[in-house]
Amino acid sequence: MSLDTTVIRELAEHLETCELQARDTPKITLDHPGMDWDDAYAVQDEILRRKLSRGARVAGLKAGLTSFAKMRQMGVETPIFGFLADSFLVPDGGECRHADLIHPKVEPEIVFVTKAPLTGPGCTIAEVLAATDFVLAGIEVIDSRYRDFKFDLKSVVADNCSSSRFVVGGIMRDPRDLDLRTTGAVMEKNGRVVSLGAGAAVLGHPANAVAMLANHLGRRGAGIPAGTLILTGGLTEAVAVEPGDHVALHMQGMGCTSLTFV
Ligand code: OOG
Ligand code: MG
Repeated sequence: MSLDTTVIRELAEHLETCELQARDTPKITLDHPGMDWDDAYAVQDEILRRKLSRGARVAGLKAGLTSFAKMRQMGVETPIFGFLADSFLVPDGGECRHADLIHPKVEPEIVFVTKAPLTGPGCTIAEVLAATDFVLAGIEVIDSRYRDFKFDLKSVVADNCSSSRFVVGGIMRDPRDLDLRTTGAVMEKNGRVVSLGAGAAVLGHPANAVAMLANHLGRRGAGIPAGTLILTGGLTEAVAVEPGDHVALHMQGMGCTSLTFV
């Protein structure tokens, strides 16, 4: 850690206020160039603590920047991890208020729900598959609080990995019955295909994103509890949305989930 707790708290308050007021900000490492990984996750933890103290619940966890398409789009090369609060959840087929967000983008993701705890370090893809209750289709709405989505890894981790909204739906499937590497995803905006991908885009197999999350948490003395919903990361580049846009994701063998921006 290079930042003291007062600075961590101020940065968390600043970033969460930007989130709640839909205001953007320059990336925080401009003022804190010495910020390290522990500082970045400490700011994220403080944002979570603020939300929990106001009665929020953790609805799930997420991995981000797990596909080369996303890493290339954002100019970074390491996966990152964040949390999903219950207030981020949009019902399947529901509406998301665009004015509550800064510059939202949507991305297609494979969602895991666990039935047994996972702990790292040393968590493997086999353990993840054995501990998975089912997989689902999900659309994540990301909304970086940083101006023009321009950030470095530490800034984006502190900003809870641009987490903003998400929708899950379709058909719950046992991952034993699927080859998640070749599972195809077709995302449409207003009926036109805007992105195409397959599960292998995420670290060769999306279960690897869950294993990396368990190993990341293990290094911090935590784990993934049974019954946790996990977004494994965008299969393709994220796509900007405007008010009125309807976004639908068709995931092979898992049906469809959608939302509309109003
Ligand atoms: C960071 C969040 C990345 C994903 O699925 O890759 C993410 C960003 O691109 O703003 O959620
Ligand atoms: Mg994502």
